[in-house]
Amino acid sequence: MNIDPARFLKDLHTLREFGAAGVGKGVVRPAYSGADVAARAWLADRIRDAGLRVEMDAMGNLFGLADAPSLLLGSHSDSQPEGGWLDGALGVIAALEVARASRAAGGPAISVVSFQDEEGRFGVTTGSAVWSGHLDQATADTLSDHTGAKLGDAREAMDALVTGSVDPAQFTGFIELHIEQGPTLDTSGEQIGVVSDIVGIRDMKITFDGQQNHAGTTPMHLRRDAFQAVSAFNAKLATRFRNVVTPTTVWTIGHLSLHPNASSIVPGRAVFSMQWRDGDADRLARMETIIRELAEEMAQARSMSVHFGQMLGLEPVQMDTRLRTALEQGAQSVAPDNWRLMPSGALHDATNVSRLMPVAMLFVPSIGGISHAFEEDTDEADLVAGVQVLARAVSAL
Ligand code: HGY
Ligand code: MN
Ligand code: MN
Repeated sequence: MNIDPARFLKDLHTLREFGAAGVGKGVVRPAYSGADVAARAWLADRIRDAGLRVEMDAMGNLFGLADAPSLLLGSHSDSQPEGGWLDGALGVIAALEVARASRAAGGPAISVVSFQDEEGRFGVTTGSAVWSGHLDQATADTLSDHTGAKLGDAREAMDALVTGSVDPAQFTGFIELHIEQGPTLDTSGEQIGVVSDIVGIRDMKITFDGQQNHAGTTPMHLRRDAFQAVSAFNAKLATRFRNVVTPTTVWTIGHLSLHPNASSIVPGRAVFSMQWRDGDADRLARMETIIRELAEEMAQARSMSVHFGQMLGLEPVQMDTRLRTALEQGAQSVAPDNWRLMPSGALHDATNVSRLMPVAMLFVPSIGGISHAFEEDTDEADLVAGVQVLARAVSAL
């Protein structure tokens, strides 16, 4: 099959315009936002033009279906609150390009998908979590974003495009092309990464409740300052993790809100996101125990209370050997000895889809290792190499 690099890059740049923001090629296209809905409507047209049947499920997962049985390719087209033009979008447009090229060449039946809310505005890879049965719709509808908006309300923005559920049984497997989003390939100078496994993740909100008070008249030793509890928790966490974590284990407090968030008021409440990732499920569990115990300890030491929100998580997953081998052969033919087998520190929809069918992933480099930022970018030659590896692997399968 013949990939058309100009057509592929043109669609990629067109998708970037939906929610284009900031300097360079940044996008702001959160799940169910106006830009996301418009982008999915445009994608539906492109999918139709490619001769595929357009379907969208209640979560807003957008599919382009070939006659069954077909191989499913794709990723997600929603972005982080400040995102790059390639995270997710690359895999969706690459899937479309391979589907078109395969159809034109009378090749294998290829279906495409753009999952919804992979970036977890409401949870963790929410769209594919619901589609794969990892999360039920009723529970998903109760999830809220940092503004308090509920997923159940937000997804009504897609109603006009929703056609009904899409049966996973029609697919023989799933392959996702994605940017690496880290420094490995950018540092090594290799063009392609074939993914061996995807890390697991845990994510929950933790709330400390103390006593709101006057910032001038309240002596330091009498304060029950919720921010100080977070600060002490974070300072001790690295030490408590020391004998459990490895150099590739990561943990992040990425969101913190103080109430009432005023400079002359001792904050009585602090809510923060506690997220941790590792390739070993047992290590994730041991870290959870440390996190809960340390948070309780900090609360008691300050006569405060601590509350743990619902914990969301995904288990580490190995890529399917047969699909991964096809990607390795594709990589070797497109980028001879210029590729590597590597784990994914980022989460992907492939983790959820692996519950239903064999999955595999491949990466192209991120310039400077930057992602989840407006500066996210990849050389166009590497983007084209990625879609060519995908096409070779599909042909081999
Ligand atoms: O956070 C992640 O790993 C994914 O990019 N949402
Ligand atoms: Mn992504
Ligand atoms: Mn992402």
